[in-house]
Amino acid sequence: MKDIKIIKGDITKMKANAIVNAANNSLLGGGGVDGAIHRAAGPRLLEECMTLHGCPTGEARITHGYNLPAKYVIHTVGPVYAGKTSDAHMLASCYYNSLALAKKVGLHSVIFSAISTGVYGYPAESAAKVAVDTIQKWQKENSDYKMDISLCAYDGRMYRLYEKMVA
Ligand code: AR6
Repeated sequence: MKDIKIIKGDITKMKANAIVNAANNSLLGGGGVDGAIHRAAGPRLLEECMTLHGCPTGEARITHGYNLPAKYVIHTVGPVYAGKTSDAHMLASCYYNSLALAKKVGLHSVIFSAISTGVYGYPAESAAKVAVDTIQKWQKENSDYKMDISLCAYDGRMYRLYEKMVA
């Protein structure tokens, strides 16, 4: 089994082929990690996002990273948590489709933000489990492809949850 790295801090400072943004359906920016990524990347990110005409929940789109240390930004749209079984499927799709897109364009390192766990209200522990399970499934199915996958926790609680899940 390949490993999953857990890192703590501000994803906008992190260097990788791509960081994964927790965006909304418009892809035109917002608060939380999305706002931080747009601020750090600069206005050309919004210009490119405008050409994409949004993104359905569970899917992923890619742009350049502009002023970010990361070369690309993968934008995925998590579910707004409503306590339904479809929430977990949608969240899993975010992780799976982001990795599929990263592979399709030939990337080899990706750092995920904790999709849906802020404004969208997904309980952190369940979200961490979906993240780890889905990444491990993808890794098994793509064992011939080198991809460094990291989960970025913004706070200590999320960091400890991720650590527990990958143990
Ligand atoms: N680096 C890493 N993680 C961060 C950062 C950062 N700089 N800032 C926040 N987080 P959220 P969502 C963590 O609310 O729940 C936006 O307005 C944060 O602690 O950013 O998917 C979008 O436009 C949390 O664990 O995303 C959408 O409208 C995680 O990032 C909506 O919020 C996700 O929290 C999406 O909501």
